[in-house]
Amino acid sequence: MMKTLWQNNPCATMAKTISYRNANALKQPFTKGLLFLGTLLSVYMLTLQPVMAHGEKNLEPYVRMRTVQWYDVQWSKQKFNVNDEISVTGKFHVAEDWPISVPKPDAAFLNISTPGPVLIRTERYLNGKPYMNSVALQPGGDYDFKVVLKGRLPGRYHIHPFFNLKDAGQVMGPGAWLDIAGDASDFTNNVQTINGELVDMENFGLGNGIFWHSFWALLGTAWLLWWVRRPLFIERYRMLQAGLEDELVTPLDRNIGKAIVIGVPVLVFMFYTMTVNKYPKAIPLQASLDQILPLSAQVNAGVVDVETVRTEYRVPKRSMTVSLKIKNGSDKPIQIGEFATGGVRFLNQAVSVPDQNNAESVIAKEGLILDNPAPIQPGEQRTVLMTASDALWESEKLDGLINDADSRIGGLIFFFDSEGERTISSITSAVIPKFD
Ligand SMILES: [Cu+2]
Repeated sequence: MMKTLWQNNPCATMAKTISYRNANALKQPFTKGLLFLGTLLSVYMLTLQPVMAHGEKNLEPYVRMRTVQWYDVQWSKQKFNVNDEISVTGKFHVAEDWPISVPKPDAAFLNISTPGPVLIRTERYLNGKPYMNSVALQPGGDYDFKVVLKGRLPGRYHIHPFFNLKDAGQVMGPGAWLDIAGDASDFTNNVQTINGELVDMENFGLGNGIFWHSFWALLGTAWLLWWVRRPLFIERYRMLQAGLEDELVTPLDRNIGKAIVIGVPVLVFMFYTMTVNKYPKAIPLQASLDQILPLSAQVNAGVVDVETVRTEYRVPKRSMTVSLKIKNGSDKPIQIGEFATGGVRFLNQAVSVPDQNNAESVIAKEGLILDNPAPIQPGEQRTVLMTASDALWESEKLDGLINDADSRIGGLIFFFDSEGERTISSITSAVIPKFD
């Protein structure tokens, strides 16, 4: 790459011609300068790489770990055609220990992150209820979701479900690669209105929209230009100082002003009346908040009781050690199979975890180690040292936690009993960094 860049560089050719003419005088500085520039450019070109992430790691670790805790995210299909409908389903727990500096989730919007309009969303459900607007989430609440999407533009895309939290940011769920095959021109998006009319959403009202945007833009620009073409700030200021303010506004200006003051509202009212007559049965855009209550407790459901005693993060080892006081209130022996936090899953190799997740989450397969691997018997209370260690703490930028003013960790612990039955607990704790 470096070579071709150098050969095709027009400056290099020019330098060559010049140096032929003034063989010795110019050659040295020119070549040196160009070499420097060329090196600079090629270094720049070499470091250019396609962007693969969608800002998942941008948010502060405590927001990713202690707000929306995703699990069991599943795609119905990852290879499909234009016009095919697919769905993404999953669950999430809203952390009890919601960070103090993050506004409460009074308005949260479940969205899908895509590189452009490659899919359209046709249906969306929270706890089985269809909903349109933002919703208030309750800290400590459990929810499940389903979003139905339809392929629009062929290609290969990385797609995530995510929550837009008002005034806080986007908390990304696990992503997946989707392959959409077929032809973009085959895409259809027809919807039946409440009047029974079939409309094509791809171009319905497009002409109207373009007309009104251009109309107001032209009117506004014309009014602006009308004033801008005249002497502006300093001259006007001096005329004002000289008591000549009456000459700044001509009778024509006044008349145009009057025409606009009367004309614009009349025009708006006229077209409003026309629209209402043409579409008598219309409903306004909905801007309310949807009210959907959490499910009955799925996480911290009471059978297994977990209390976090102390958490240490060893910086050089990139390992988080959590001391947990666990009480097994179930009638079967249980084991910790997984610890999930901020989109990273640490698995305990000793326990087979049935995977209910086909989004390619970031996994540390052998990342979870317990000081006592023996199952916790029914009725037993035990203090367990759980260590989650992997370079993912660093590469996923979760270790930034120790530089935060809110150095608290949050996450989900997945217990499995002898029959593979799962119990989930949400934990939270302050983190003490260790630098040795
Ligand atoms: Cu992604």
